[in-house]
Amino acid sequence: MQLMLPLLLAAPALVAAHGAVTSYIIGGKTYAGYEGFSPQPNAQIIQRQWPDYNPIMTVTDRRMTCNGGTSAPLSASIAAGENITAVWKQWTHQQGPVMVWMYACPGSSFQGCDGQGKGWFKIDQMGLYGTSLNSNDWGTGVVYKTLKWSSKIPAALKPGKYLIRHELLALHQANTPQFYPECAQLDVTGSGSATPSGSFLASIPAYASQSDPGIMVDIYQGKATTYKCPGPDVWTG
Ligand SMILES: *[C@@H]1O[C@H](CO)[C@@H](O)[C@H](O)[C@H]1NC(C)=O
Ligand SMILES: [Cu+2]
Repeated sequence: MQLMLPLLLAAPALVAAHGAVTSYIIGGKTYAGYEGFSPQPNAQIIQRQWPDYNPIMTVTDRRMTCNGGTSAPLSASIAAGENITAVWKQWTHQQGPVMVWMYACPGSSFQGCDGQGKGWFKIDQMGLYGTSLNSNDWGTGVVYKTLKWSSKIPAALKPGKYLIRHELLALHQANTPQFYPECAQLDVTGSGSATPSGSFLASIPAYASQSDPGIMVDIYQGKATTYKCPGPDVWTG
């Protein structure tokens, strides 16, 4: 037992080192999300309850879809063209992109909406906005400073039931990507009729290969000054 003690003491530090979306703001209204590590059977939230926010290390991991979260009892209504702001209680890493994805639920309920198949598209992303990979000039650096990320639902998007997935890809360890994705359930309203197709769509897990230069990166090697986010281009409608 004595040998176990240092491990137990180290555990809270590991928990504190990461982060996840914990609430959402739409039109001035805050929607509680999940706070992590103790899924509640009847939590009245719009977010799919993730079991923990330890990093996912491979883009093909099954948990990439919604960090292991499968359903939530509630959804939030949002008009196409309106912004949704994701809020993190804490976030620690400053290198790597923010990518915001959506997925049209094929049926009329969220229950059977499992995020499988080639149905995910990006509505927003920010990779490196400066010229040094080894800087804090990244989307996740903005989340570090503000603990928020605001994205516009494309104004032309067809109304319906959608998952929204906020993904932070932390690149602070050379060639050791860490993915932090969470999903919430949205009822998109409006009079749009557009849906993305073709190269805008991807499957999650595995929206890119693990060796994609946007995923397998050494930000400290000092050569590259540009960065391309992995996965499809952003669809703006
Ligand atoms: C809405 O989201 C877009 C990004 O999609 C952002 O550029 C803009 O600043 C946001 N607007 C507000 C009011 O937060
Ligand atoms: Cu972390």
